Amino acid sequence: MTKLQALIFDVDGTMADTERDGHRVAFNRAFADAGLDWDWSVSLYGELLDVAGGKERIRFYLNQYQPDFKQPADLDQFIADLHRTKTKYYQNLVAEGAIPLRLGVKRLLKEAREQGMRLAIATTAALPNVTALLEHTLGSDSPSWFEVIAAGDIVPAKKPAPDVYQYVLRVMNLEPQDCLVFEDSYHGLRASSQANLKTVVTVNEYTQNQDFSGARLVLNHLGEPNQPFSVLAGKVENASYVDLALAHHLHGNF
Ligand code: XBP
Ligand code: MG
Repeated sequence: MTKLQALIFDVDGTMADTERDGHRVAFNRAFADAGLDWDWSVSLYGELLDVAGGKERIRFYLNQYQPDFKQPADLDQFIADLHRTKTKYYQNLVAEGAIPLRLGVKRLLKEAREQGMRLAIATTAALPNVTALLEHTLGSDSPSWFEVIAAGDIVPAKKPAPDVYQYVLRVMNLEPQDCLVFEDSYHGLRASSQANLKTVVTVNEYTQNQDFSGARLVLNHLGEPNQPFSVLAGKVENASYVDLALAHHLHGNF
């Protein structure tokens, strides 16, 4: 049996609850700036999350929800401009501390670093948004903790396609069986599973009712020594929070 060598993290929804109070708010501010009366409510945004990637999400919304909108000649540029403004607003929100890490994330990363576990990120979100979140929650050097931060347009096919995970494996020169992934969504789990990676899912408000069959373990969060997780699917023996011992157990016990 191979030894667990690397942990690969999704960001949005997994490391932090970025969507409702971060990305969604930033999209709305960018729309207002552009003089658009579009408003992505909490529930509408839940539907729009079906489309991964900020630019892709704006395009989908335009086509599906604003059929009468007179599209500019250069639609790609229009969307790119909106998305750039959105990124600025998102970074402001992160800098204000509006988006804390989820329970257990900092502790697990700290332990992984102490034990020499290799780390990577595989996300659909744009790179500047990821580094801003890391820097403001974990410190200015934290992006360097991750051997690879595979983000945004680094691969053309975003999650649920497996490409971003395959990219990470290629760059790190690892096989799927060397790794354990942390995800929060059906799309994320499909991406990691199609890359043959074992996955722990920590659900959130937007993803709690999704189908996670195929996940190694489904939890409400990673937990802390004084705040145990709830197990929604899978087996953990006596553990009450995710640490490296449990990660090794989940990886080996197949
Ligand atoms: C994350 C996303 C992203 C963010 C917005 O998915 O879907 O689109 O909502 O990101 P995952 P950008 O967690 O599965 O990677 O606006 O930065 O593209
Ligand atoms: Mg996610």
